[in-house]
Amino acid sequence: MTDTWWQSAVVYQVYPRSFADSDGDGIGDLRGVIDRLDHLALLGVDVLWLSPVYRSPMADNGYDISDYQDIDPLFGTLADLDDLVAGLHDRGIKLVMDLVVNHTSDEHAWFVESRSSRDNPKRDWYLWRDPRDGRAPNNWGSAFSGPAWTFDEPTGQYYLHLFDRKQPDLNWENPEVRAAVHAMMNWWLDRGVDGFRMDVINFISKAEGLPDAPPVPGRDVVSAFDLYADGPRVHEFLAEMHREVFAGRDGQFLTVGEMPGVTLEQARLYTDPDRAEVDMVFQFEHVMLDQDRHDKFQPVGLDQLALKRSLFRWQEGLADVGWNSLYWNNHDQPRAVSRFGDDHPDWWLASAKAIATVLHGLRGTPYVYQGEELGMTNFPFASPEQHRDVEAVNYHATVVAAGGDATAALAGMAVMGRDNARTPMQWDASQQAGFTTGLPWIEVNPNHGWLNAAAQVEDPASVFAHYRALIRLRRERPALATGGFAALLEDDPVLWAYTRTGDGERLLVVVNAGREPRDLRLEEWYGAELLLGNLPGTPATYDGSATTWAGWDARIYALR
Ligand code: TEU
Repeated sequence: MTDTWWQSAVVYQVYPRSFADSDGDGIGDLRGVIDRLDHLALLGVDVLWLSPVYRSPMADNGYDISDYQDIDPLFGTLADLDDLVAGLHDRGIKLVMDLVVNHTSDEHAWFVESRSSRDNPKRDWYLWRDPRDGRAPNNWGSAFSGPAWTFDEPTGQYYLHLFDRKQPDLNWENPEVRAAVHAMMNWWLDRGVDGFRMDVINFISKAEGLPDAPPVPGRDVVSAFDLYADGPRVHEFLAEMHREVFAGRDGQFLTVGEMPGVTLEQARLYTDPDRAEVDMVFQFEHVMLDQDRHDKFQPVGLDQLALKRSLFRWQEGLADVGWNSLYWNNHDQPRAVSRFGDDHPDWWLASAKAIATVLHGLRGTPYVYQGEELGMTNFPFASPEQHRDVEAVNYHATVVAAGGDATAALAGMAVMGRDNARTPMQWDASQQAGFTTGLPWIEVNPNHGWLNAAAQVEDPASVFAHYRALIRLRRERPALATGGFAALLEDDPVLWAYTRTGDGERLLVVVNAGREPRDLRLEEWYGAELLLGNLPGTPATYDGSATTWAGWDARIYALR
């Protein structure tokens, strides 16, 4: 496979609502992002992925779009977006926009028309069905609780929404829909953006006939992943999109498909360069291991070995064809250090750096979510009123309405809730963490007094400095980005160990993902030079005197 620029790139995700507020209304905006571009440049990232800034009623913080070709006034204007592109390009950073086209907002003009009558020309742009026995057409559940169908009284039919009722699913079977999406994408590329992160793009082709999912005892509606993830025509649709949007263009683009439930076998197809669909996918295997299969707010504990085996399996599975994206968290996931590291004060610093080392050592394109580079933690949620996210709010209401265990629900929301990732970026120790001069739309994490960018940026021992060093190392050592991967100690539940080989280099990554010290004698690696460690005083060379990994010790070595 020929190397492409995105294989050695590092991507930084901004969730604009929570990044930086320039006008004091408590909500982050584009000017806020523009004002902070030096933070990204200092970190050394190559790409900014910007979560949606389009016009939206904000039922799902912008993942419900009512106009794809305009900016929501909350975030700014198209002129601000152009300024952002220019500011990024000046710094050698590309801009990847979020593409949310599995669904629109119910306030999008297309849906307004579609809903207006059964014979409207756009009726077929969405998935309308007659009632079945006076009820919903099938038993699919929405990702945000309740049925995936809403009845529309005036026209007597249901429409499908895999997410909120304000997010009706587009009918990708209709070629007019696909052409409209392609035209919109081309419009953005012509404007100067460098690619797209494609929201739930493996959901766009539903199983023919929209059949029932296998029933689950005790549940009216069920998660129907298998009936809409990786559906029958999805590869055809993505190949067509590639032809219609990217194929005729000169330039360097990045496409990443967000694909909940995607299997490794499917990912090989999506990311095979010869098929020209997408460059890489976000798979979900490793972020679903610690959740109940039918209820993400029921944590089931993290099986460290299963986590390691999962990521290693994806490394090996996409070695000969395709490409991995690498992430611990994003705007939908709990904070990485709280989930995969150890946010106890004694271990926070070392573990935040250690998990970063694990991820950035792997083969693939690493994604850093805003605040991750500071080791931002989960928020200490204690009451339902502190949650803003439609997913958590609906979940809580559903449990309460059903007379379920509201305390357990709250506990689950505190650990798994998406708002953990959405509390404001912690810039400094001031009252609202430097995020806003007004009242933030969601509470600032109380730990911002000590955990903030101002305290870290100049400190060579900070989490930020470690991320910066990892990103720099990737640039200096091509084997880290594109070299071969080989797992070591595959059955060890605590030590992550693997090698990366290529371009005449041999690298060894060993991370102790636990508090207890561990001894490791890999004699064939004795003499290797320490490229990057995360604890003070690690000897510069690996030999018999450097075989003890302290708790959350993380090291990258090179052998000539
Ligand atoms: O998320 C898709 C998705 O399936 C989950 O990650 C989702 O966040 C939810 O937690 C399922 O339990 C994407 C976006 O990233 C997310 O923010 C949107 O809410 C969603 O699609 C709908 O557009």
